Amino acid sequence: MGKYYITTPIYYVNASPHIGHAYTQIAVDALSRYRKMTGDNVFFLTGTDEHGEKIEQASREAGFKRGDEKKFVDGITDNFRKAWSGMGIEYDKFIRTTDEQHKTSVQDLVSRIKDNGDIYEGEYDGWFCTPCGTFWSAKQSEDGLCPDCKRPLEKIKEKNYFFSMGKYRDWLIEYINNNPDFIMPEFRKNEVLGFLREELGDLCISRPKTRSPWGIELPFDKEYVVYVWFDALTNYISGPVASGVFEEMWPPDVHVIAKDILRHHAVYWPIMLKSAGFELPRTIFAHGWWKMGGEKMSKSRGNIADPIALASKYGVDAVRYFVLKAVSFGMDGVFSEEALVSTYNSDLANDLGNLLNRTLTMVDKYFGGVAPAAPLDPGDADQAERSFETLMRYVPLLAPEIHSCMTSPELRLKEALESIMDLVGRANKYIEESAPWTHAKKGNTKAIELIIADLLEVLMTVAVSIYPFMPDTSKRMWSQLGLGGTPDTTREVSDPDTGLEGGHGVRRAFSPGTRVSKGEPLFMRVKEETAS
Ligand code: ME8
Repeated sequence: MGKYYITTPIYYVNASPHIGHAYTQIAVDALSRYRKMTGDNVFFLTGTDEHGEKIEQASREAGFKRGDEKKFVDGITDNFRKAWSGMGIEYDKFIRTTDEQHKTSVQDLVSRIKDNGDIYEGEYDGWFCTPCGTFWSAKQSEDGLCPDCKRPLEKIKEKNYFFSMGKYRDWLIEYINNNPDFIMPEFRKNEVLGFLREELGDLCISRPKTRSPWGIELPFDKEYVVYVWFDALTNYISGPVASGVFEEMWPPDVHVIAKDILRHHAVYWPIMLKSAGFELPRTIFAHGWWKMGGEKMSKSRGNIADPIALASKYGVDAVRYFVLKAVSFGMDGVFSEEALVSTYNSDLANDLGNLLNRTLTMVDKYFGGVAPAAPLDPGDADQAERSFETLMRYVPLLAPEIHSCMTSPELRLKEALESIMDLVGRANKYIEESAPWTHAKKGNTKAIELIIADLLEVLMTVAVSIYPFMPDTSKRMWSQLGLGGTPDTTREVSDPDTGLEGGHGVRRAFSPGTRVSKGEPLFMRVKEETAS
């Protein structure tokens, strides 16, 4: 039992959330729910990034006057909150960079860095990408386009404040090399080290108010606001401070981001923390991009999928399942509704939904809806079990396998889901191979008791295991299985030291005598052409 502080990026409020944003949220939600289930003290932080020229511009484009930016951001931040509650995201704190506590934390951090002698005044003569909020040197922006987003850069020359980042380069390289889990996946670490091989310049961390006053004032010069990335990264401090859990939770266990903002998190942020005297996060995990039409999904490219629309069409859990199962966490994925529908039909409707449905149908048919005990002496069932005797051996292996996936620095979410679906697949095969209906014809009751008890044990284990990924489906399975309590608080599943002993030599958590309650199918098959 430990503490687990996990974060998502805080999203820009110049647009509403799309499936790319939802992906990070869903992954972090699954990790956070898993840790809560295993008894960790979890702090899951998310929020919105509301300052800077980009937001000011969006506010203006939405028809708000200068000075009314707060009204604009209030509306959009609400869209994010609604979207997350619609996707079943249970965060512990939603931080906004316009919160008073956040402003105080940013000013404190900047002051600490200044007191440490790492902020100096100079002239900024270079390029700036307003949409990305990133400064670029002349060398980096040879063609006048942003190296990241390829949009035109703005040339600026003005007095500004700089953060002496360059002098920390060797320290950072050494830190990354000495802490193999600091940047994940491994290939991203190599990317950062490659980037650090080149000279690391200092970072311009101020914007004159004459250009854009929409930000947090520099504590030592009221004519300037803090550079938006300096402001935004500090949310990881202000979030737990505002919730009164900073002492308990610092440092972050994992910052989950996508690869687009790796440099900010793996270079700027650790150096800021080092200069200010804070302990560093344990892991920065950069996942891949969801693409559509060959390009990164983004509002500016107009190739976005709306997670809420998809959830209302196929259910929240289907969207959660699809995005986590489709790609290994860390890699890029190509989003298509057709692929979602195909996964929905095969994995959720055919495999998972069907397993529950046909098992409960048999409990009703052969046992009047009451779960049988697994006979210790299975009698004629011995013959029945020959072809499928391996199924129950996998049940106690599932929890440790999921634990290893969810707690490894690689955050193997896809593999965790695969191991659950593997058990589901085996159980379906078990039904085919053991053919309980043939035993029914022969009046071989012990065989059917054993088969059904095995299936109920598998279903209970699956209901608990899928909770972090598909909380609603897990609860629906739980209630159809007639179980008391909740899946996320049930500890005895697959624990070899608890439960009743029964056939196939496994201890069982599913209590015989439980009255099941078959309900609506978990997932109704959808026609493939429904996907638009
Ligand atoms: O960068 N595929 O905010 P942002 C996968 N405010 N993930 C995607 C994605 C895609 N196509 N598009 C967006 C910012 N994301 C800053 C962050 S943090 C201190 C400040 C997700 O609104 C992914 O998590 O541009 C990515 O890192 C984040 O949204 C960028 O969100």
